[in-house]
Amino acid sequence: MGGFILRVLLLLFLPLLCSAEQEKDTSPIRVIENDWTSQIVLSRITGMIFIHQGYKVRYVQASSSEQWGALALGIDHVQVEVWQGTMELMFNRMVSANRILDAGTHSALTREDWWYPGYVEELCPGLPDWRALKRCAKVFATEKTNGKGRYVAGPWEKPEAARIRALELDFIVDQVQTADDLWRELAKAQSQNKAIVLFNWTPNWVEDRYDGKFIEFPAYEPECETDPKWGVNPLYHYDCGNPSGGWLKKAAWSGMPKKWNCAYRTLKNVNFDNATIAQLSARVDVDKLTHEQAAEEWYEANRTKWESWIPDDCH
Ligand code: TMO
Repeated sequence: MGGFILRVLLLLFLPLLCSAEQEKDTSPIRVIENDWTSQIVLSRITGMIFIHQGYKVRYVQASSSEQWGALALGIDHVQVEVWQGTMELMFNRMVSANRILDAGTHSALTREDWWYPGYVEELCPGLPDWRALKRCAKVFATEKTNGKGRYVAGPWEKPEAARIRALELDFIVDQVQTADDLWRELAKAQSQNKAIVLFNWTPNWVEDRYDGKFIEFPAYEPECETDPKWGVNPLYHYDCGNPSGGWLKKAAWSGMPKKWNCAYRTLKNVNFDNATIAQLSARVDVDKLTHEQAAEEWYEANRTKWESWIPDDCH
């Protein structure tokens, strides 16, 4: 009888004796892969750390516009590179509505905006000041643009047409399908010494291989996107550039701290700087490693660093 009671008590209290860590939920953590290089490599590294901790991981592709609903519903769970310049609006909206979690900020400072390779300054004097684009839109024209300048946009949603209108630029937006298309357009323009202005960002491999600059539009302030009266054009929003020195954040499903506590707390500590992100993207886009190989290489060489991201009671 006493033995029976003991066993019942043990069964009842055993779960309490185990730490959260030992009671790991091994349904897969779904890590979102977007469509630019560093984001995919950082996703793989983060996934490797989760796997090291004993979790299961699945990598899932979603665009940066699809990801919000998936994170809010717990269909997917982690996104490791949320960039201020392209995602601030949705991120802040979702966090303040308690639909997703802000899982912390990387130390990297970011910028995403119109960018040109250095030789373009000779073709359009006055750059990087945006007013130079007003004077030499024609220099950026191609056969397909009817004399207007061509801005080569990436596949991420940005109100570029609104900015062109607000700043009264004689430009059209030519949106490409993939990041690789941007780099092809850049290489082609350079080989022909033709003017090009395209979407680019930092940290990225481009800064290691090309000299070049971002266009200096009127400096970003939040009011530029909410108050038409702000800025050089009193009628329209978006008469400014994107933030420079912008943040880079991580996002998570709101159920993650409960379901995978140690993974969530580790995610909060995951932290990359500008140089590392630029190097990781160069290992893929320049040196042609796969995302997985670039992630593996960093993971093996930086064990002390990522182990320090795992909270003490999660080892
Ligand atoms: C979100 N991105 C870094 C491609 O601009």
